[in-house]
Amino acid sequence: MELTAAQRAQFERDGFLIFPNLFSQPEVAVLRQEVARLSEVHSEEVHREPTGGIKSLFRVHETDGATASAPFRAMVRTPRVLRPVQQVLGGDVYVYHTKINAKPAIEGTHWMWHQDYNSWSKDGCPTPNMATFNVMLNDTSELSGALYIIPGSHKLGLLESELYAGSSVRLWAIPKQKMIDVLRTSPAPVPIVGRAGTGVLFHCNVLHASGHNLSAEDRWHIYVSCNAVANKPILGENPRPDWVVSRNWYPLPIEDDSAVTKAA
Ligand SMILES: O=C(O)CCC(=O)C(=O)O
Repeated sequence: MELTAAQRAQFERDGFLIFPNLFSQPEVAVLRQEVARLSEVHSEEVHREPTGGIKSLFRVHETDGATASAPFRAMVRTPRVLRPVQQVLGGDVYVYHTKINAKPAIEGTHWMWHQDYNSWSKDGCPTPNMATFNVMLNDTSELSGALYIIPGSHKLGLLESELYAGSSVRLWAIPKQKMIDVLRTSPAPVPIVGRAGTGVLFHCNVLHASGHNLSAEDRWHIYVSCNAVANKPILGENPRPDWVVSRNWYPLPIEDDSAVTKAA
C-alpha cells in the first residue's frame, strides 16, 4: 500500500493518519484468537494488572520467544503496514517493539498523555524518526477507551516528562500543568474510533492518551512501533530488555499481504 502525496502531507501536518478497514474481519478473527492464546503465557513479555488481567503483551512479531506468533509476524510484514511506515520514516525500518494492549471490559485502565519519544529518547534513539502503526482488534468507541491524539502536536517537539506512578506500567507522562496549557492552546484531541481492523499510523512525538474502558466489550489493540535503521539506539548502561528495545535492527522485508490468514 503506497501513501498518496496528500496522505503524506496530512501525516506531516497532523502527525497521524487513519486507515478504516485496513484488515478484514477474517484477518482480525485470526489475530484475536492469537491474543486469547498468548494471554495464557506467563513470561517477562506479558504484563498483568494487579488483578491478574492482561495489560500488555510484547514481542509478538519474531519467530522465537515465549510470545512468538506467526499471524502477528505476518501482519507486521504486510505492505499495508510496512510500506507506509517506510514512506514516513524515509527508508529502511525495523520493529522497535510490538505490544498488544488489552483493555478488558469495565476494568481496563487509562494511559496518561505522553509522547512515545519521551521513552525512546531515553533508550538512546538519536532522533524522533520513529512511528507506530496501531491496529484495532475490536470495534473501538470512546466508551471502550479509544486512543486520543492531538493533531499537529508532534510539531511541539519533545516536551519535558515525568515518570507517572498511577498505573501498572512505567510511563513518562507530560506533567499536569504543561498538559493543561497544551490542551488549552491546541486543536481538540481526536478520538480514534472505528471497526476492528482499522489502523492508525502516528509520529513518535504526537501527544496521545486514552481513558478507562467503561464498555461491556474488551478493547484489544496492537501497536507496531518502528524505527529507521539509521536511527538505532546508542545503548547506555542497563538498557531496557530486547522485548521493548529490539536489538534486531536488520531492515524488515515486506512480505505477503495475504499471510495473516495463511498463518492461522
Ligand atoms: O492502548 C492505549 O490506549 C494507549 C497506549 C499507549 O499510548 C502506549 O502504549 O504508548
